[in-house]
Amino acid sequence: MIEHYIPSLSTYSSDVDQLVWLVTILVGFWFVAAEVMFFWLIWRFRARAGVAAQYVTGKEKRLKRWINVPHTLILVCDVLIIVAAIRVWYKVKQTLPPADETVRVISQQWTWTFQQPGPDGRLDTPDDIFSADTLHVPVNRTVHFQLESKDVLHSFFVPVFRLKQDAVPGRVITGWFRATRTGVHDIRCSQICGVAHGIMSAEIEIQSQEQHAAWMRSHAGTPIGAFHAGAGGAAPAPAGTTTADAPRAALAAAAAAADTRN
Ligand SMILES: [Cu+2]
Repeated sequence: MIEHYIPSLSTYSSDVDQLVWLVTILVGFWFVAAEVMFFWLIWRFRARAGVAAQYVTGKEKRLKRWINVPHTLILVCDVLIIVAAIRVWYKVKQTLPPADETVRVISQQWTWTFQQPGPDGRLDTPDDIFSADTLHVPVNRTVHFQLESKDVLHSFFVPVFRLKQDAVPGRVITGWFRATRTGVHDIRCSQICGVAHGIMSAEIEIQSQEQHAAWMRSHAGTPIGAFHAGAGGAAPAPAGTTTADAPRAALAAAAAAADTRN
Protein backbone atom coordinates (compact mmCIF):
# COMPACT_ATOMS: atom_id res chain seq x y z
CA MET A 1 0.00 0.00 0.00
CA ILE A 2 2.76 2.49 0.94
CA GLU A 3 4.61 1.23 -2.14
CA HIS A 4 1.61 2.30 -4.20
CA TYR A 5 2.44 5.92 -3.36
CA ILE A 6 6.20 5.72 -3.13
CA PRO A 7 8.32 2.82 -4.40
CA SER A 8 10.29 0.74 -1.93
CA LEU A 9 13.81 0.47 -3.36
CA SER A 10 16.33 -0.44 -0.68
CA THR A 11 17.06 -3.66 1.14
CA TYR A 12 15.58 -2.21 4.35
CA SER A 13 12.71 -0.09 3.01
CA SER A 14 10.13 -2.87 3.42
CA ASP A 15 11.20 -3.31 7.07
CA VAL A 16 10.47 0.38 7.65
CA ASP A 17 7.13 0.06 5.85
CA GLN A 18 6.15 -2.95 7.99
CA LEU A 19 6.98 -0.96 11.11
CA VAL A 20 4.78 1.92 9.92
CA TRP A 21 1.97 -0.60 9.34
CA LEU A 22 2.40 -2.16 12.77
CA VAL A 23 2.18 1.25 14.46
CA THR A 24 -0.80 2.28 12.28
CA ILE A 25 -2.76 -0.91 13.01
CA LEU A 26 -2.11 -1.07 16.76
CA VAL A 27 -2.58 2.65 17.41
CA GLY A 28 -5.49 2.77 14.96
CA PHE A 29 -7.28 -0.10 16.74
CA TRP A 30 -7.05 1.59 20.15
CA PHE A 31 -8.00 4.96 18.70
CA VAL A 32 -11.16 3.56 17.12
CA ALA A 33 -11.98 1.48 20.24
CA ALA A 34 -11.61 4.53 22.51
CA GLU A 35 -13.73 6.78 20.28
CA VAL A 36 -16.49 4.18 19.88
CA MET A 37 -16.61 3.68 23.67
CA PHE A 38 -16.59 7.42 24.27
CA PHE A 39 -19.51 8.18 21.97
CA TRP A 40 -21.45 5.12 23.15
CA LEU A 41 -21.16 6.31 26.76
CA ILE A 42 -22.30 9.80 25.76
CA TRP A 43 -25.34 8.31 24.04
CA ARG A 44 -26.09 5.63 26.64
CA PHE A 45 -26.02 8.01 29.63
CA ARG A 46 -27.54 11.06 27.95
CA ALA A 47 -29.94 13.28 29.92
CA ARG A 48 -33.37 11.74 30.12
CA ALA A 49 -36.56 12.93 31.76
CA GLY A 50 -37.10 11.30 35.14
CA VAL A 51 -33.59 9.85 35.47
CA ALA A 52 -31.43 11.55 38.08
CA ALA A 53 -27.68 12.01 37.44
CA GLN A 54 -25.38 9.83 39.57
CA TYR A 55 -22.01 10.71 41.02
CA VAL A 56 -19.65 7.84 40.15
CA THR A 57 -16.15 7.91 41.66
CA GLY A 58 -14.89 4.98 39.60
CA LYS A 59 -13.05 3.58 42.63
CA GLU A 60 -14.93 0.30 42.76
CA LYS A 61 -12.99 -2.72 41.53
CA ARG A 62 -15.52 -3.63 38.84
CA LEU A 63 -15.26 -0.08 37.42
CA LYS A 64 -11.50 0.15 37.67
CA ARG A 65 -11.27 -2.88 35.38
CA TRP A 66 -12.38 -0.61 32.53
CA ILE A 67 -9.15 1.32 33.02
CA ASN A 68 -6.75 -1.42 34.10
CA VAL A 69 -7.46 -4.00 31.39
CA PRO A 70 -7.10 -1.68 28.36
CA HIS A 71 -4.16 0.01 30.05
CA THR A 72 -2.30 -3.30 30.35
CA LEU A 73 -3.17 -4.32 26.78
CA ILE A 74 -1.91 -0.98 25.46
CA LEU A 75 1.35 -1.44 27.37
CA VAL A 76 1.74 -4.84 25.69
CA CYS A 77 1.21 -3.15 22.30
CA ASP A 78 3.82 -0.51 23.25
CA VAL A 79 6.34 -3.26 23.99
CA LEU A 80 5.59 -4.90 20.63
CA ILE A 81 6.19 -1.59 18.82
CA ILE A 82 9.40 -0.90 20.76
CA VAL A 83 10.81 -4.38 20.01
CA ALA A 84 9.92 -4.08 16.30
CA ALA A 85 11.39 -0.56 16.12
CA ILE A 86 14.65 -1.62 17.78
CA ARG A 87 14.99 -4.51 15.30
CA VAL A 88 14.62 -2.16 12.32
CA TRP A 89 16.88 0.49 13.91
CA TYR A 90 19.53 -2.15 14.50
CA LYS A 91 19.35 -3.36 10.90
CA VAL A 92 19.50 0.15 9.39
CA LYS A 93 21.64 2.17 11.80
CA GLN A 94 23.64 -0.22 13.96
CA THR A 95 24.96 -2.49 11.25
CA LEU A 96 27.32 -1.43 8.49
CA PRO A 97 27.68 -4.09 5.78
CA PRO A 98 31.01 -3.92 3.93
CA ALA A 99 31.02 -1.20 1.28
CA ASP A 100 31.22 -1.84 -2.45
CA GLU A 101 31.47 1.92 -2.97
CA THR A 102 31.84 4.93 -0.67
CA VAL A 103 30.56 8.39 -1.56
CA ARG A 104 30.74 11.74 0.22
CA VAL A 105 27.51 13.71 0.60
CA ILE A 106 27.94 17.35 1.55
CA SER A 107 25.01 19.52 2.53
CA GLN A 108 24.97 23.28 2.68
CA GLN A 109 22.37 26.03 2.43
CA TRP A 110 20.74 25.06 0.06
CA THR A 111 22.27 22.42 -2.10
CA TRP A 112 23.68 18.92 -2.08
CA THR A 113 27.19 18.22 -3.37
CA PHE A 114 28.35 14.70 -4.10
CA GLN A 115 31.91 13.47 -4.30
CA GLN A 116 32.21 10.00 -5.78
CA PRO A 117 35.16 7.78 -6.53
CA GLY A 118 36.32 7.32 -10.10
CA PRO A 119 37.43 3.98 -11.57
CA ASP A 120 40.07 3.55 -8.83
CA GLY A 121 37.20 3.08 -6.36
CA ARG A 122 38.75 5.40 -3.76
CA LEU A 123 37.76 8.84 -2.53
CA ASP A 124 40.11 11.84 -2.45
CA THR A 125 42.09 10.78 -5.48
CA PRO A 126 42.46 12.73 -8.75
CA ASP A 127 39.82 10.71 -10.59
CA ASP A 128 37.03 11.67 -8.17
CA ILE A 129 33.77 12.84 -9.70
CA PHE A 130 31.88 15.87 -8.36
CA SER A 131 28.26 16.74 -8.87
CA ALA A 132 25.83 19.21 -7.32
CA ASP A 133 22.54 17.70 -8.32
CA THR A 134 22.67 13.95 -8.96
CA LEU A 135 24.10 11.09 -6.97
CA HIS A 136 24.88 8.11 -9.18
CA VAL A 137 24.82 4.72 -7.49
CA PRO A 138 24.89 1.12 -8.72
CA VAL A 139 21.98 -1.24 -8.14
CA ASN A 140 22.49 -4.27 -5.87
CA ARG A 141 25.69 -2.87 -4.40
CA THR A 142 26.23 -1.64 -0.84
CA VAL A 143 27.02 2.06 -0.86
CA HIS A 144 28.40 3.83 2.21
CA PHE A 145 27.80 7.56 2.43
CA GLN A 146 29.86 9.97 4.49
CA LEU A 147 27.50 12.78 5.37
CA GLU A 148 28.79 16.25 6.17
CA SER A 149 27.34 19.72 6.60
CA LYS A 150 29.13 22.95 5.79
CA ASP A 151 26.85 25.24 7.80
CA VAL A 152 23.69 24.22 9.71
CA LEU A 153 21.71 21.06 10.44
CA HIS A 154 20.34 19.37 7.33
CA SER A 155 18.89 15.90 6.80
CA PHE A 156 19.69 13.55 3.95
CA PHE A 157 16.33 12.09 2.96
CA VAL A 158 15.89 9.50 0.21
CA PRO A 159 12.18 8.58 0.36
CA VAL A 160 12.41 5.50 -1.89
CA PHE A 161 15.06 4.03 0.43
CA ARG A 162 13.09 5.07 3.57
CA LEU A 163 16.41 6.62 4.58
CA LYS A 164 16.72 9.79 6.64
CA GLN A 165 19.91 10.89 8.35
CA ASP A 166 20.69 14.25 9.92
CA ALA A 167 23.83 16.06 8.76
CA VAL A 168 25.53 17.77 11.69
CA PRO A 169 28.14 20.53 11.19
CA GLY A 170 31.57 19.37 12.37
CA ARG A 171 30.74 15.67 12.13
CA VAL A 172 31.13 13.02 9.45
CA ILE A 173 28.25 10.57 9.77
CA THR A 174 28.54 7.27 7.94
CA GLY A 175 25.49 5.36 6.77
CA TRP A 176 24.64 2.87 4.06
CA PHE A 177 22.05 1.70 1.58
CA ARG A 178 21.71 -0.96 -1.08
CA ALA A 179 19.36 -0.11 -3.95
CA THR A 180 17.23 -2.89 -5.36
CA ARG A 181 15.97 -1.41 -8.65
CA THR A 182 17.23 1.09 -11.22
CA GLY A 183 15.58 4.48 -11.72
CA VAL A 184 15.78 8.17 -10.88
CA HIS A 185 14.28 9.39 -7.61
CA ASP A 186 14.22 12.35 -5.23
CA ILE A 187 16.69 13.37 -2.58
CA ARG A 188 15.32 15.99 -0.18
CA CYS A 189 16.43 17.87 2.89
CA SER A 190 14.10 17.02 5.78
CA GLN A 191 15.47 19.34 8.44
CA ILE A 192 14.36 22.97 8.24
CA CYS A 193 17.61 24.75 7.41
CA GLY A 194 16.71 28.25 6.30
CA VAL A 195 14.55 30.17 3.89
CA ALA A 196 15.21 27.93 0.85
CA HIS A 197 14.93 24.62 2.74
CA GLY A 198 11.86 23.66 0.68
CA ILE A 199 13.78 23.68 -2.59
CA MET A 200 16.92 21.95 -1.29
CA SER A 201 16.64 18.89 -3.46
CA ALA A 202 18.67 16.61 -5.71
CA GLU A 203 18.22 13.31 -7.47
CA ILE A 204 19.56 9.83 -7.02
CA GLU A 205 20.13 7.86 -10.20
CA ILE A 206 20.26 4.14 -9.54
CA GLN A 207 22.15 2.63 -12.46
CA SER A 208 22.81 -0.91 -13.58
CA GLN A 209 26.32 -1.99 -12.63
CA GLU A 210 27.47 -1.77 -16.26
CA GLN A 211 26.00 1.73 -16.66
CA HIS A 212 27.61 2.83 -13.42
CA ALA A 213 31.05 1.54 -14.43
CA ALA A 214 30.71 3.29 -17.79
CA TRP A 215 29.58 6.52 -16.08
CA MET A 216 32.59 6.34 -13.77
CA ARG A 217 34.98 5.88 -16.67
CA SER A 218 33.49 8.68 -18.75
CA HIS A 219 33.40 11.19 -15.87
CA ALA A 220 36.61 10.28 -14.04
CA GLY A 221 38.33 13.34 -12.60
CA THR A 222 35.44 15.66 -13.39
CA PRO A 223 35.27 18.72 -11.15
CA ILE A 224 31.85 20.17 -10.52
CA GLY A 225 31.86 22.93 -13.14
CA ALA A 226 33.03 20.64 -15.94
CA PHE A 227 30.43 18.06 -14.94
CA HIS A 228 27.64 20.54 -15.55
CA ALA A 229 29.19 21.59 -18.84
CA GLY A 230 28.95 17.94 -19.84
CA ALA A 231 32.71 17.47 -20.19
CA GLY A 232 34.46 14.27 -19.21
CA GLY A 233 38.09 13.27 -18.82
CA ALA A 234 40.74 14.31 -16.35
CA ALA A 235 40.50 17.89 -15.16
CA PRO A 236 43.53 20.04 -14.51
CA ALA A 237 44.22 20.78 -10.85
CA PRO A 238 43.52 24.40 -9.90
CA ALA A 239 46.68 26.52 -9.75
CA GLY A 240 48.66 26.16 -6.55
CA THR A 241 47.28 22.74 -5.59
CA THR A 242 48.94 19.38 -5.64
CA THR A 243 47.28 16.56 -7.54
CA ALA A 244 46.07 15.00 -4.30
CA ASP A 245 44.48 18.32 -3.30
CA ALA A 246 42.62 18.64 -6.58
CA PRO A 247 39.32 16.98 -5.60
CA ARG A 248 39.08 18.91 -2.34
CA ALA A 249 40.06 22.11 -4.15
CA ALA A 250 37.44 21.51 -6.84
CA LEU A 251 34.82 20.94 -4.19
CA ALA A 252 35.85 24.08 -2.32
CA ALA A 253 35.67 26.09 -5.56
CA ALA A 254 32.22 24.68 -6.33
CA ALA A 255 31.00 25.45 -2.82
CA ALA A 256 32.37 28.98 -3.09
CA ALA A 257 30.51 29.41 -6.38
CA ALA A 258 27.31 28.17 -4.75
CA ASP A 259 27.86 30.60 -1.84
CA THR A 260 28.13 33.53 -4.25
CA ARG A 261 24.94 32.47 -6.01
CA ASN A 262 23.07 32.38 -2.73
CU1 LIG B 1 18.50 21.62 4.52
